[in-house]
Order: sequence, then structure tokens, then C-alpha cells
Amino acid sequence: MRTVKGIDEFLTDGRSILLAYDQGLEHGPTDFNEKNLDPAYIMEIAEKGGFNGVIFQKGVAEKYYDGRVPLIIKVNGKANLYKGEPVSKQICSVEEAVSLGAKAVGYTIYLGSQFEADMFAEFGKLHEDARKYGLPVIAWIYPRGAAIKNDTAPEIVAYAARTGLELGADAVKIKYTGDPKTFSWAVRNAGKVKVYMSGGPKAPTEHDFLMQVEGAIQAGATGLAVGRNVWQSEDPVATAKRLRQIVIEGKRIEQPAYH
Ligand code: FBP
Repeated sequence: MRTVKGIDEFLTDGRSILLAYDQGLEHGPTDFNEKNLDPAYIMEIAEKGGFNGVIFQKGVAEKYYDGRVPLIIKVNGKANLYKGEPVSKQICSVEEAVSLGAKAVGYTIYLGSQFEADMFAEFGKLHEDARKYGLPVIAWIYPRGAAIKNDTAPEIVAYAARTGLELGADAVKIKYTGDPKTFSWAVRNAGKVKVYMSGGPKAPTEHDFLMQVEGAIQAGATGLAVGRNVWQSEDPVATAKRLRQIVIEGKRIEQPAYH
């Protein structure tokens, strides 16, 4: 049996929080304010917030990554101007990711898209390349396209998790179903593959987001790979501290006071 030890670098007591910052390509600058448009600020949050890894595209990694936290390079990506069936192609090789200091690589698959087969094939090659370097592969598996009516339906999220296991991912990054019971079905379908919950757009309140995080952890998730809910927060380092308490220390969140 082949094993990839590298992913353990991201784990603290078996859990971890990863800071995602590839939205400049995936969504464009409307996600940013004057502070968080600067990747140097994100490096600072990653370190001060105690993140176990930071996720960049290769261009940001080349110019801003300074080694303060482990690096994960997203090796494929797309912009969101074209609104057809989604497809994301590889734009950075494993060799290049390693030369930039990556300790793992990430790849997005739009499960259910008309172009799913292209991404499966490319992921297969990437997986083979990554194994040569002993590098873990994290699969962002996002069901999307005309065939997908509800991307957070329990059976769709569980299918995404299972796809990660079938394709050889070491970890999958999937959306939360909305409750721990259905999310635990997804986690169980992922088998030995580690499950990271994806953040999504900034929740109406931080408490709403923390409830999702707690639900995912109760369901057996390894952790979070989150972006906007951290770096769009008023105080990202304080938000990160609360995330660590739930994910790493296993604390329960405090209920808000109702008056
Ligand atoms: P967020 O926590 O900001 O949602 O980031 C997680 C992430 O997977 C990013 O890595 C990626 O850029 C983005 O979500 C993709 O978002 P979308 O679901 O809109 O394609």
C-alpha cells in the first residue's frame, strides 16, 4: 500500500485549518477590500492566526510566499466571467509547485459538469505526478453545471466525498450539507480520505459560520479550508482563534445571548 506522509504536516492532533486565497482568480477583485487584496496581509493572517497551511495559486506563491506556514498550491483554476459549463484546467505542474515550496497540491473538479471527464483525466495524471514527489493531493470537489440542481443536497455532497476516495485524493474539500447528520454520511463515504469543509461566502454572522464549523467537526471532518469568512472578517486573527478552538481544541461554541 502506498502512503503519503506529507499531509501530516498540516495536521495538529489530527485536525487542521487551512487558509484559502485563490479567490482573486476564481471570483475576481470584488471579493477584496483595500486590506485583503494584498497577499502579504494574507501571509500575516496565516501566521498570526495559527493556520496549518495557506493555499495560493502559483503567481501569488512566487511573489509573496515566505515560508512562515506550509504552502499548498492550487494547480488548476478558472475565472468566472464565462458562464458556460464549468471546467478548470491545470496551470501549474507538480514540479513547479515543489520548486515554489509546496507541501501539497490542490485541484478543483466540477463533478457533474459536461467537462467532468477532462478534469478526471487531468487529475489522474496530476495524482501520478504528485506521487513521484511524495506530495499529498487535495481535491476540491464541487458538483456544478446544468446537471446539478442543488450542490449541497446530502446525496450530492456524499457523492463528491466518495469521488475523492475513488480518484485517489488524500483529502477532499467539500461544501457543508447544513447539518452534522447528513455531513457525517459524506465523511463516511470518503473513507480514509480526510475531509475539509469549504467556507463559502461570508455568513450573515460569525456565529452562523461557527455553527457550520462545529457541525462539520462533530460529523468527523478533519478541518476547514476557508477563505472569505476569515479574511473578510473585521478581525481575521480573532476569527482564526475561534476556529482553532472549535477545530483543534474541540471546544463547543458559546450560544449568543438573547435579550
Ligand atoms: P471560501 O472559504 O472563500 O469559499 O474559499 C474556499 C474556496 O474553495 C476557494 O479555494 C475557492 O476560490 C472558492 O472557494 C471557490 O468558490 P466557488 O464555490 O464560488 O467557486
